[in-house]
Amino acid sequence: MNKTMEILESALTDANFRKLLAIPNRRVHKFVADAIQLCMPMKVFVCNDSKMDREYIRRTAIARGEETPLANPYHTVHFDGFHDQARDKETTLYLTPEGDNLGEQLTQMDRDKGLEIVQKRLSGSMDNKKMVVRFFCLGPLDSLFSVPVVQITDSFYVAHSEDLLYRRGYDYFRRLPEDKEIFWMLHSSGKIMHSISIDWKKRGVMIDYKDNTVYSMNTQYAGNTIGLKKLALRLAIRKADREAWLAEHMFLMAVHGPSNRKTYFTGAFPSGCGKTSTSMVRGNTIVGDDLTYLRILNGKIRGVNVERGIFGIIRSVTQKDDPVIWDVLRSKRPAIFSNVLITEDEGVRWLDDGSEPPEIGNNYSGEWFAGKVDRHGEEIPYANKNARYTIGLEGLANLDRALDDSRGVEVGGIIYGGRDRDTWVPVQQSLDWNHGVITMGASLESETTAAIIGPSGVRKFQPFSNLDFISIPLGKYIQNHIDFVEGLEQVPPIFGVNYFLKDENDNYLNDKLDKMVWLKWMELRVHEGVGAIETPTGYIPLYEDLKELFQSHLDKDYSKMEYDIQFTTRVPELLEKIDRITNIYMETVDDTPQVLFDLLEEQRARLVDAQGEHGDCIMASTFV
Ligand code: OXD
Ligand code: MN
Repeated sequence: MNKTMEILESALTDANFRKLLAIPNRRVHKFVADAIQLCMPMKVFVCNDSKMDREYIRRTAIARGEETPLANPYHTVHFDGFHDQARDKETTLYLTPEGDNLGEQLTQMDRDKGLEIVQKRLSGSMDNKKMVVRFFCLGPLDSLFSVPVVQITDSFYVAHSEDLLYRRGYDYFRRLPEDKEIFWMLHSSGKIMHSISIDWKKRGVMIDYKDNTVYSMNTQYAGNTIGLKKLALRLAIRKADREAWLAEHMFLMAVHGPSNRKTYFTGAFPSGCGKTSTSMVRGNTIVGDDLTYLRILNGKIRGVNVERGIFGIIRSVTQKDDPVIWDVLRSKRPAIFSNVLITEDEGVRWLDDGSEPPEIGNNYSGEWFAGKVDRHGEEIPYANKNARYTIGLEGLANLDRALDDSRGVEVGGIIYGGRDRDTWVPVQQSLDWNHGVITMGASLESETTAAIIGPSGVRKFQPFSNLDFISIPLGKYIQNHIDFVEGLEQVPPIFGVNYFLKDENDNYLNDKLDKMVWLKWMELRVHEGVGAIETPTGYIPLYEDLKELFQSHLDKDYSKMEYDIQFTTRVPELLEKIDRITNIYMETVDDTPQVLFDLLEEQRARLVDAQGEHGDCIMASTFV
């Protein structure tokens, strides 16, 4: 018997050994055996996706205190450690083999050194714990888009969350060709006390792209641990680069237009900037809210949702603004809440949920009461700003039928949006594909949010809303977007949106619901159903069209004054943005395609000309 089999046979019970061996793939067996040798679990559980195995995972998450049951028997709450409730960019590293350099914008570490750290941190990390082995598929099963993933973890919360969020893949693995490319994920929460990772100071996510493997260590926050989410995205971007497709941080939804027409849009917004809320806008249907793979099939861009669930920010979810999510979170459907408050009657509360703040409850700090402070005297909020809900998409009343279409859906339009207080208009269409890729995608900036550890509200370079996950040199990634549509007869329009424009008193200029109108306008533009005004930065809506859309979709009287303010071309801010972006690319990105500098300079020249003629703030009507 070979070494792999010896390890598996001695570590697994007969039943688990049989489940693993039913997958006839030697690389899978070796990955599991190597993980056992390294992490030394007390026991190993192989999940074959049966109802019984999946229920066992959920029950064990509760029995071990990783999740707390609530009054609704379908609901649980999970708490992460105080310092571990958002993605940690600083300790998320690409392991670069000698000779590779991903560029200054990406955090990297020498591969050999990184693997040594992985060995040290994971050695014996599952001592006294059970290892779970699960199989999934990113994208629809048995499709050109499918990517099989093996997840090993010692967290039943991670295994349970993935059950809600991803397509189960045990049977798919059983029929997989032996040489099919697989992504490999190994996670350990490390030493646990009161259900919390105590070695969070030694946490890390290490992306060994050479071996398609990601290691996640001493952390519990789902954004750092759920291998199929952002960890796999980083590997997928490299795979897409090799195979000439795109792996994006984008929602995928159908915007419903006149006469029951459905037009599919993808939208890239940084974490916490409106992806989920846009994809849930009333009257439309959702395919996915976070991750999309895009490929060209028969001369068209087609997209799939990589996932089948939502790991959504729960702050500000209210009955009025988010009725569909609200209903699901009250239904008899599985949901895992994280870092919220558990109330005395075993319900949950989160920040800005539309009710008076609570007085008492239980949260990640233990027993909580209004005014409770931490040891530095800082008030502890009753829930984290980045508290989340995890649900499957199947319960949503607005789920689009195409979720599992193995050919994906034809993409009619692409949207880029960030959290921008003073520069972009609420919605505009790029002049053409390259102009959109460069001035909207590659030039995107956004204020930081609670989804990432560190201060919020700081304007940061956030190209394609994907900077945190881009795993190839940035210039190459941009070039891939330019090349993606080469040879296509027709390409979808690209749009830039900004929901976060503010006045000088720091008040938002738009209501949350206004995005409905921007979506409907973009849908009409795809089909040339409305005209537009050409400005130096792109095509913007005509007042009359917006007025009608506001009236018919939101029953709102949209005034000319609101339009004039919102759709003013703010020349100084736009020029400053061009300076910032050009400098970043000149100074920190070695392989920036020349087209980026050319298009930004052209945009600058158009803005300077307009400024010479009309001044700093130019109203839309000036360009008519
Ligand atoms: C997410 C994120 O959780 O981007 O989707 O952080
Ligand atoms: Mn995301």
